[in-house]
Amino acid sequence: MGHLNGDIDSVGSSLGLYRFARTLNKDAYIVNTTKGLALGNFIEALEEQEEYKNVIIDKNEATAKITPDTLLIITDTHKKSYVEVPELLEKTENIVIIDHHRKSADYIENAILTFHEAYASSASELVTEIIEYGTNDVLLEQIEAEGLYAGIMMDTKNFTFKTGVRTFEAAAYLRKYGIDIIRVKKWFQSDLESYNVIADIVKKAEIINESIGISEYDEKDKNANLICAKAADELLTISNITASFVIGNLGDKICISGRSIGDINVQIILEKLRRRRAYYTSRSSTRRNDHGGSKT
Ligand SMILES: [Mn+2]
Repeated sequence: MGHLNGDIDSVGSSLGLYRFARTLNKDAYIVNTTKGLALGNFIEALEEQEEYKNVIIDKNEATAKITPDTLLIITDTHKKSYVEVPELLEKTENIVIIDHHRKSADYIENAILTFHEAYASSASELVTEIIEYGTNDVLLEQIEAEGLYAGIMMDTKNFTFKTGVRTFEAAAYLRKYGIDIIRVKKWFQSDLESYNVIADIVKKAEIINESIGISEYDEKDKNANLICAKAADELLTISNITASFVIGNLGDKICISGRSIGDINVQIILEKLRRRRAYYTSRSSTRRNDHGGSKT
């Protein structure tokens, strides 16, 4: 199980873990209910293949299947409030966490195993290492290797950010499966409509201190976090801009995405903002949705 508003890293890494479990002859499922913007093309490609048709399950199926003996692996997050289906955390004590985000106070305390490496680029990089260096010989299917590769690509913005020696080692290992890089690239394409929305957000950006781009997406949209994240990425492609913030309206709450390619640590700024927001909204909101990107 990955995080709320799953992305190619959470589902790609889950897919690698699915193969790992299948190699050990265990039944395995991936809990994911997101099919939106960032994930639709990938899930579609996956479900074209017979094997994966019943592998991706939603909250109801997962709740029906889980028992106290189930091993629940959380990937790409370690926060209690941010996993796809928090209720599952109560159903088993066998919880494993694989994550690459800076540790937060809201972490899952009772995990029996935690593989938490904030220097790794992505959960997909960590899962690739588990597969490559584990004692069991795991043989990935091509689309599984592609899912992991896509996860690394997404979190590193095409191998630009947060990459280390281990990132490229993992990528090299995955390339040996003969992955189709053009197909992976196509999973990231967005439709014309969302492209235009993003272009509009970029168009009305204000530049502060000649280096920080700030804009807003004022339409009510349950996918606002994904749109804002893409717009914030896009702002960084403009010369002299080293940090960007885009604020959006999810309907019942607001989201903000921050990105940086310079000295400004947007993660620290966003964490401060979120703490204030959590304080102000704590009475009305039972579950904090803090997606919206806080990568530096
Ligand atoms: Mn990730």
